[in-house]
Amino acid sequence: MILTLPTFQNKVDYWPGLIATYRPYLPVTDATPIVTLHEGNTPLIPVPTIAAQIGRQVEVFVKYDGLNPTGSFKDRGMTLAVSKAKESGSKAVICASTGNTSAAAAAYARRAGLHAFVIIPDGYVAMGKLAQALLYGAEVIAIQGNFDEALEIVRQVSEAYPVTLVNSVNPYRLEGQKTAAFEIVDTLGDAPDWLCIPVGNAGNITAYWRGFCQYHQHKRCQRRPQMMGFQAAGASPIVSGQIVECPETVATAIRIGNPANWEGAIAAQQDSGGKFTAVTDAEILAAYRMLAADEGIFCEPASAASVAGVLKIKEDVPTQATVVCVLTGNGLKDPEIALQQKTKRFYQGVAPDLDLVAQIMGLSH
Ligand code: AN7
Repeated sequence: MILTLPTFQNKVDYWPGLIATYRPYLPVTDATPIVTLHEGNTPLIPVPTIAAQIGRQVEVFVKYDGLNPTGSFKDRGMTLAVSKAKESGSKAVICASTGNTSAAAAAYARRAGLHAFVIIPDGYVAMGKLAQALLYGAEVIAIQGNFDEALEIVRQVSEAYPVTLVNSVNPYRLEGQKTAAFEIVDTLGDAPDWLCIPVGNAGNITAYWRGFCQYHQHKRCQRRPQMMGFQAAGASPIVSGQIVECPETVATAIRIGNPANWEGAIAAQQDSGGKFTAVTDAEILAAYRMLAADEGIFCEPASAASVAGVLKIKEDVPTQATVVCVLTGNGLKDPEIALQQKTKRFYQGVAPDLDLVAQIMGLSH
């Protein structure tokens, strides 16, 4: 029998990255050097056990943006911010970060041949994110202060020196990030009823809303979702309406007390008829474990805030609604938190003995 193996000499259709895919909606020209790691095109995954907890024929999906090249949604913003920085002749970028922005900034800047400087709160960045920033080749400055203080410093540096700021106060960041809303509509055929999203510096909720509005204007969707934002209870300035001086949460990615895009987040919530809600660390971690053990989806704690949130206010979900929860980052970013979750299923120091192993497996006679 002769097997015909596929050859790859012909052009294979592949995903060219966000900017190439959504070019008409983005501020790029022929003069823009496109810096891409082929980010985007992340899966929208049904999560039936979570939907079953809500009931009433509600459909729930997660937008698993942890599958981007550096493991978080920040790649969407960074492909555009770094492309525009390079276009403008910039030689270096800087950001403050709870971790994911620093990883993405470092990767895209180095790919573009630019220097990357990142300022992080010392001791409050998950191990995977720090490892990434260092290995990508960023200069990492860990300050004795929180994210809000780091952001203040990088704003000052970028005003005083020729270094491009790539936090979400850079307008290109949100332009790139809005493409996640496009992808959701392209997959579902319309916008969902609810878009549930973790909120830290509030850039992403602002970007998603812009994406849905733009697609709606261009008649790519019939409706726009209600924007449901979720903050960690110990870092919930938008819920309380007050700056939090000393934010604290296990979800270090959203350990932010004075969000830079506060106004954008409020506008998204008000214009969409949405809501902001705080979720406790216990609720976040319960959703985090549930996503992994019941759905096979490993996200980082901050991301699980979107699922913790929809479960917390499940009575408010309209019957037969379509709900999308954004999972902003990959679980591998923060292995320490994963290992701290006491599961009863870890048997250490076991002798290499058949009977003993079978007994632990519950198979002994
Ligand atoms: C996994 O990396 O702010 O509300 O410096 O990493 O747009 O800030 C990260 C934020 C949610 C919140 N989920 O998004 C940073 C940083 C994850 C995150 C957020 C972040 P925004």
